[in-house]
Amino acid sequence: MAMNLSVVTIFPRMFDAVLEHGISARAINSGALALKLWNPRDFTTDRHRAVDDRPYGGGAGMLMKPLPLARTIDALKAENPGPVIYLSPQGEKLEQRVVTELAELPALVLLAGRYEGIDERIVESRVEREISIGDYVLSGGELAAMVIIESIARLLPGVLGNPQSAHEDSFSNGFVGADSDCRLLDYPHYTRPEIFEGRAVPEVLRSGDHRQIQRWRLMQALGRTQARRPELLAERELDAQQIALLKTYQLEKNHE
Ligand code: 9WO
Repeated sequence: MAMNLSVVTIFPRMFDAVLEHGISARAINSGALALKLWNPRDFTTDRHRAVDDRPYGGGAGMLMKPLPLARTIDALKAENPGPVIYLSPQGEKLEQRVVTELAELPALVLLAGRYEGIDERIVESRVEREISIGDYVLSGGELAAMVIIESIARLLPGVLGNPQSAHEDSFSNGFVGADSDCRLLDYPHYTRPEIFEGRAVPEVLRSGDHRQIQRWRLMQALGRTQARRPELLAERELDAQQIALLKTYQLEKNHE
């Protein structure tokens, strides 16, 4: 069954990007994902179709009025009973394990705010979960919603051709690689030509020795993770082989 995904936004055309391009477009065209946009402006009742108003207590900027949001969410509930997720810098941090969890749901509603945010009573009455895609401020939740849509779309069954391929960036020695839970960074990649601007492709990748290639990739993944995101390695138990690979990585690094 297709995942039923609804987005609440006053800028629905921003979503042309995910509707028309890449994996998310393919997921929609193949029927794996049903994406519907809901504009709170269509649920206003006043002459000016206002979706914003001034904050109680004063201060710069405007807020999204509660009534158009409540009417929008209550209307879409009839078609989409999924949990409502509000995209905001105050939410829990998005990680691959959260994406995996969301991709398993049959239905989901993403609420993209604008201005200085939404009236807190909407969060209290109609939001089940608040998610942040990182510690920075955007001017609305739309781009964050699109990040979630794309990260989910590539996990839906049938979207990457092979139902397993989204999880296949794993090493055959039982070691889970870059994608499936993002606990190890990816290794470096090379394509033709063999020499580009004087830089050669590492010899091992041209050797055809698949055991050695696998070993080299795991070593690179471990080494880069230790250098760039040491906290990811602290969370895992390294076995003797992995410790040896890290030593070799450091030795080779010092020889450069
Ligand atoms: C704007 C602002 C201006 C002055 C003082 C405080 C302020 N806070 C904000 C603000 O957080 N605006 C948000 C804009 C309101 C909710 C929608 N917007 C948003 C969502 N910006 N960034 C996100 C977001 C969402 C998910 N992950 C990272 C960022």
